[in-house]
Amino acid sequence: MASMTTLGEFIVQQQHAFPHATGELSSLISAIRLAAKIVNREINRAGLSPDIIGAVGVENVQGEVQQKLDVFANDKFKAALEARGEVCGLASEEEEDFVVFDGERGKNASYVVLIDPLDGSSNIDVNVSVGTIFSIYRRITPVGEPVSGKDFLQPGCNQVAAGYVIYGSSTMLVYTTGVGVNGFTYDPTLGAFALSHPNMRLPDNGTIYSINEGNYIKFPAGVKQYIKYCQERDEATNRPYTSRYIGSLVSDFHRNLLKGGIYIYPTTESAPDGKLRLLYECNPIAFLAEQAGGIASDGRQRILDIEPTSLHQRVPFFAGSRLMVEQAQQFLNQSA
Ligand code: AHM
Ligand code: MG
Repeated sequence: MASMTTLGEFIVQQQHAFPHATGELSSLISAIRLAAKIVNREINRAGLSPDIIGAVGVENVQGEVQQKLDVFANDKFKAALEARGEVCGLASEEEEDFVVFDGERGKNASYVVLIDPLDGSSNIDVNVSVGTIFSIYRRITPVGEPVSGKDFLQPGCNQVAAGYVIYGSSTMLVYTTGVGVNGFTYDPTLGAFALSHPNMRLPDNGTIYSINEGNYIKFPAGVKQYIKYCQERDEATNRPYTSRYIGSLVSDFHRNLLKGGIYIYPTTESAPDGKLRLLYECNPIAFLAEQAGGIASDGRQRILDIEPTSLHQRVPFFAGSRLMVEQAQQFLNQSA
């Protein structure tokens, strides 16, 4: 049998590589791994139980219909992170305000987590891949004090770790601690994530563009021109490109990470700031993109340099292969 490195072993190896590492971050990532397994189990059974599929009947803070699994996933990640004691506060797409973990251990913990517990959850009822996206920062306020808004409103370049879980044809956990990106595939027979994609690299160029073209008439002129560019025939640049859009950020980004491509959610007339949330969708994906050799921007500036102003802030998002994102930005700038 080929040798296998589990996520647990990998975390320990990584920790040993940094002589002053305290193990807190390792423990935190283990908590995410545990919650991911629990959520994975529910998603796999989704079609079997009316308790799992469908809407709860209420809207979340974004005015979106909460799915039962959104709530379930939020509860599981929150409970796992609080129980481990390495996190002093959490902000989630499913909660209006950040949550303070003020138990004895939480109060003295160093990290805050921002999370979209189940992104693309409207896809669950139709058996399409969804994901969890997470972002981890060191707190700014002194240990022992209650966390405050400024601990969560840090620019993405301060992230110490970020990643996603994709619940797809197989379940994977992909994460970075700022030294490259590694992917682990879940083996349900062993109950373990195994290192399957070491040192993931985003190809510099690709032939896939991912954007909801149904919104075409509402896009800015530069985005429309870039889409036309993708569709034009040109052998030298392998165009026309292929259009692929699942409508699930994690899945669309994951495919493009492996194959090379660009993901775009621009501003539209009806969503003047875009749709995706900076803190728990764009920043973690941007950190992964950069760590894999790609780029992520809002069309004009680096996502990781944006100074956040509110927890659920939205930004336009362009992420993926370096040359493709640069090209899209050029179209935007020329039309400005
Ligand atoms: P959600 O956080 O409410 O699930 O919405 C985010 C999702 C992303 O996963 C996806 O890329 C995007 O919304 C799709 O939006 P649209 O249906 O407008 O194309
Ligand atoms: Mg989301």
